[in-house]
Amino acid sequence: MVEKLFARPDSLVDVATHYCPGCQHGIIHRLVAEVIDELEIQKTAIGVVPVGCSVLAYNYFNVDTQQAAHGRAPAVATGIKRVHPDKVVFTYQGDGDAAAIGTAEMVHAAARGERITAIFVNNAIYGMTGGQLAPTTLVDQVTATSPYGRQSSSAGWPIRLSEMLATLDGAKFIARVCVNDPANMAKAKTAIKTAFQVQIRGEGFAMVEVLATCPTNWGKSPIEAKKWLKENMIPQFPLNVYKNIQG
Ligand SMILES: Cc1ncc(C[n+]2csc(CCOP(=O)(O)OP(=O)(O)O)c2C)c(N)n1
Ligand code: SF4
Repeated sequence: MVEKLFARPDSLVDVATHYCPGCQHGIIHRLVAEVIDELEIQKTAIGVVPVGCSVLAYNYFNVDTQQAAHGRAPAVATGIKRVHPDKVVFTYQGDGDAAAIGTAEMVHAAARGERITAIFVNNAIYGMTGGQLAPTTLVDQVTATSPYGRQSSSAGWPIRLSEMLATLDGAKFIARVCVNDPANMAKAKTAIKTAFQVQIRGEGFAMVEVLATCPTNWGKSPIEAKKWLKENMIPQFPLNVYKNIQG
């Protein structure tokens, strides 16, 4: 009898995704699904998905899932968690969703210490709508709406959501990770698992920010995009556990 060592997580539906080649949403979905399997919460987990490229994540996660209007995922998750405190509720959001149109919802859910888990995918751009400048776009980064590169004189500087939320008492676990190589994927998975465990123990708000590529709107090949992320995004958005108050 041959033992199967590697398989699709039960919490991930066996369908092809719509993501572009080299897009890391798929990797991040897989890590979330592996954690859900390992914590044996597939039947109790409820996901809330955003606008943005991951709007169709409800087709991919094999758990109960609700779609939320622009940026409102933390508010929707708050409602679900308060009505069903026994469920494990998570949001999955991009930077346009969570750090632009939904900043207030994210900040206030963290400030209230909502017992939810937020997965925040930062690819430094609005992916779905054609690559406009996002709050996380780097200074001098060229986007569809900043053809001369982001100018701090008119568009300001990138928002570091993890550092901001870590200042809030209601936030119990805040980490920034990335999935550019196997070692970082393992660290990302550990952080995602901790963020779910913090909720399961009823401790408060937890968020994992995952730096990710958008080769399509960065105008790069998947390999060039990974290199650009490492050389440009990580220095701007340092990988770290910014807050870890457990127990
Ligand atoms: C009120 C309103 N604001 C904004 C939009 C456009 N919108 C839909 S998806 C999206 C981009 C979300 O991008 P992001 O959250 O960065 O995720 P990504 O696609 O990069 O994964 C935007 C701006 C809209 N349709 N309506
Ligand atoms: S546009 Fe960017 S974020 Fe969206 S699926 Fe393509 S690579 Fe991924």
